[in-house]
Amino acid sequence: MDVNECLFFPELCRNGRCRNTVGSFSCRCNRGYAPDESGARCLNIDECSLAASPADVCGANGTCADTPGGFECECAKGFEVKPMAQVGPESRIVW
Ligand SMILES: [Ca+2]
Repeated sequence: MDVNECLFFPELCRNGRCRNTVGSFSCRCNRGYAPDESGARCLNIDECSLAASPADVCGANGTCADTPGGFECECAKGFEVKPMAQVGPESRIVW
C-alpha cells in the first residue's frame, strides 16, 4: 500500500508543495526556492551569490540583498529597480 509521505511528514517540502506519488513523493518548490540535496526540502536561493559578482544581478548602480524566496536590489540614488526573472526549479526524489 502506498504511504502518503506528505501527510505523514508535515515538514516535507517546506517552502514548497508536496505531492504524493506511488511509492514516493515529489516537492515542487515555491518560486525562489530550490530543492536541497535530499530533495525533501526547499531552500532559499541566494540569487546574489549565484552571479559571479553581485553587480551582475542588480547592475553597477545597485546592491543585491538576498531575501527568503527572492532578492532585492537597492539602487543608488537616481536609479530604479527593473523586474528580473526568478528561479523556480522542480525536484523529484525516489526512495
Ligand atoms: Ca533569495
